[in-house]
Amino acid sequence: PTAIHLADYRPPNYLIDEVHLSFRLDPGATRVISRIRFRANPEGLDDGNLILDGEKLRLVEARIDGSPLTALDYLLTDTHLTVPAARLPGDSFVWEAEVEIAPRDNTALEGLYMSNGMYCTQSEAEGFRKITFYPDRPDVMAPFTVRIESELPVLLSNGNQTSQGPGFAEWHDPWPKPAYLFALVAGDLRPVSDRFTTMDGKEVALNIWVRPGDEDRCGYAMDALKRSMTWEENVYRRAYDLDIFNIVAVDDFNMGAMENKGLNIFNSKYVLASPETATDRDFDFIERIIAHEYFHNWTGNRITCRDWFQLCLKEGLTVFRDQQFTEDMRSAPVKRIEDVLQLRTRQFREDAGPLAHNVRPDSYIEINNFYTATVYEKGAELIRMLRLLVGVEAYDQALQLYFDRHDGQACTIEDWLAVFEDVTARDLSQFKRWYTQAGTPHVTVREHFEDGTYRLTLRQTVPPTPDQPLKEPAVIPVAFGLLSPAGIETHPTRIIELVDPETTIVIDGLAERPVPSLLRGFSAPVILDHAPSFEDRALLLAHDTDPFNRWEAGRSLARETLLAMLADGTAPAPAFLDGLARLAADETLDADFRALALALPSEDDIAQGAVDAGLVPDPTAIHATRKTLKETIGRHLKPTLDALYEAMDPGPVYSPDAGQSGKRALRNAALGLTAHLDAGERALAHYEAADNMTDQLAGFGCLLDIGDPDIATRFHDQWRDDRLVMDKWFLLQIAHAAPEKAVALAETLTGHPLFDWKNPNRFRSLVSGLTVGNPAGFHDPSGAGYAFLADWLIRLDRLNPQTAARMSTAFETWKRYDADRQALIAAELTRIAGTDGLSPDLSEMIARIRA
Ligand code: DPP
Ligand code: ZN
Repeated sequence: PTAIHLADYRPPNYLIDEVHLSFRLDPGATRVISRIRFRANPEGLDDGNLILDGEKLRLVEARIDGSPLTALDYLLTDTHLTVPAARLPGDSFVWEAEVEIAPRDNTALEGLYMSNGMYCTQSEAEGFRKITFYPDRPDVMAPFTVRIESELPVLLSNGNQTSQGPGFAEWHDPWPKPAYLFALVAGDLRPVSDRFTTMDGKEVALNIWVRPGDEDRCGYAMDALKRSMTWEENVYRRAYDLDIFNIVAVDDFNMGAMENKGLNIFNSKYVLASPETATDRDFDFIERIIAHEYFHNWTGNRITCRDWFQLCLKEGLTVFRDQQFTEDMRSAPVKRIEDVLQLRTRQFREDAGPLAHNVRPDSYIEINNFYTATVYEKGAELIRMLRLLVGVEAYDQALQLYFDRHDGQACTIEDWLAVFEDVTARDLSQFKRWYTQAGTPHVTVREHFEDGTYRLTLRQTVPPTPDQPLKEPAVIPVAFGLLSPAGIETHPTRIIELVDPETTIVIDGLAERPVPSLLRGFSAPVILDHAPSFEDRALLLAHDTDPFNRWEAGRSLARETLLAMLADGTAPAPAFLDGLARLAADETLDADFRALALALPSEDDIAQGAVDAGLVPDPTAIHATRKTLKETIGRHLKPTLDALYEAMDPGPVYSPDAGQSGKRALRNAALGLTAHLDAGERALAHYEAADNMTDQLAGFGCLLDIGDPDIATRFHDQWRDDRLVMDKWFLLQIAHAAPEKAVALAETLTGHPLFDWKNPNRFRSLVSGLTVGNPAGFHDPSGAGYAFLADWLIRLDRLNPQTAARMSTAFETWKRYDADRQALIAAELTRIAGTDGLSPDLSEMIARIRA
């Protein structure tokens, strides 16, 4: 497989006026009959050839304008069917083809496949070419008419239903769309239905389709959908545009969910929830992903991407919009902290390693490998910065201009930036570097105070990344304020725009040396190289008006404490522990904020912190040190934590809302920090009294940590028939295992009758239980964890390359570690790379990781 480059983009030779598809469903031999009206594109190449993508299709027959084609009329390869211009009747013609496919044998879960007896599709990014011959590229948009023939009771596709009878249904989607938004579902499904009236007075039927028995777990998703629709109308003034909006829950799904026009398909874990089976975090994800896919209707579907290099155009913007939605639905500061935690954990990690790439990549081999934290999460940060730089009003105007100007088009990042330039008359060419340069910028801080004058010097650098040794300065908005040494804010938030490599701000007339609060709200996705004194950070932790920076100050104290413990066993400073105790008990703060402040950095964060401090991280020592600090905090804060445990009881009627889930989070944090002090007595009582999964899992985790011999079996016996809960059972046991036992446990569990490794959720639960959940176990000095992962990647790759490739990112940090571990990982990477018949997906990932 060869790389595809953005610079090589050419418009398609032919555009499409309309598409008719007819499916005769059969597990082993589905017939797909297509009828496509093509029209020459004036901007196409001179050669005029008709190039159709097609993979794993058996061509039964093809016609152009009714005349059957013979094998002499076209060129057929494993990936394309080309009809030379000479064989085409002119500038416009009708292509018809009948192909046969076998959804039953489709284990890659791209194209048309089967899951528990139902048919479903995944077309993004390039799955449609496994359904029929088609110009499978997002800049070819067309209205679709679809007929489905099957004895199954529910037959769904995009758009509005136009007719239905025994054994068939017909659908028409009037909105031109690229093939990646095509969807089809057929199965024995039950609807949970509701209605929504749009701001234009349009009545929309809402349905969530699930397997029989799951109907009572759709309420929250439906509620989240209606709130998303209302919110988008209020905030972006955009309404839904079809008579019907369908969501289907599928058990076997590679991603979280998919925004197919009018027919969203969801991984069932992001739809189905009841208090007994889903945690607060699950409810939060459902709300967020329902909103995300719904918001794609405008940012993605009505306005789509010209090519896959522009993926961030729809994903970054849609993630930003779903973040805004959650900020409005829940606590905005808490949401911001959670998003930044994710960004640092996943995106900074990616940006610092061999897989670093631009938010808009320049090239790829397999586009599925670029659905990354960089495209999504960093992509969203760029929109957030843009909004901060131009202001809320200009942002709103630019968005309206974007919707009006580009509705129905396939666009680029240039189009996106142009609406901002047109609205604000501001030149964004320097800002654009955020899209074209990989790597996380560092901002180094120098302070100087003399004679009442404070000088703050900020210097930006971007480290080299693969293929990009030199970087230009970007535009970095730094939100900052000043506090007096007494903790009073003397200078409220203002934004400094860094455009040069170095910028100095001078503030006169100060009575005392100020304490700066920098990068408030995490105003740019950068690493701040700044080492304020312990006292300054303690002051910010106690007094900053910016909640993000209050949390950040505490976080950096925790990180420093851990690094000092690791380096030479320095005990945690009493002032740090006291500060934490005061914060935990501070009733002026929200419970969920306090829960976040009590959470220690993850082992992976500490490892990255060690690297940033010039050390080689030792995962075993990090695990032990973090455990020690946790126990120290538990002992030191015991009276406070005990009081919180009693006070934070959210009451008898469960609700997943922010208020209650915050209380549960703080209460469970208190439990987690103290569980070892009474040999698990309270954790067991908590587990047994739990009437919801959040509390039950909190108790379960503590009991696993303590090594309760029966708890895994008890949990299993209670939940063995619930697939989503059993995913948690696999994951948590491995994540909470003692590091030296984690790989053996993971291996044992692969032999469990419920370990269906072909189901992506189950596979991910077990394998990432080790690679993400138990870093010290994964990095066991024996190398057993690496061998385990490599074995399973090789095995899964034959069936499901996309998920195998995704899971290989567990190796992306390998250069952080000592020579022995590096050698062990290198050997596994070599073994994978040398496997016969490796997919392009996994081989691209392994090649990039090794490079
Ligand atoms: N389904 C994925 C998402 O919504 C890809 N579009 O982000
Ligand atoms: Zn998306």
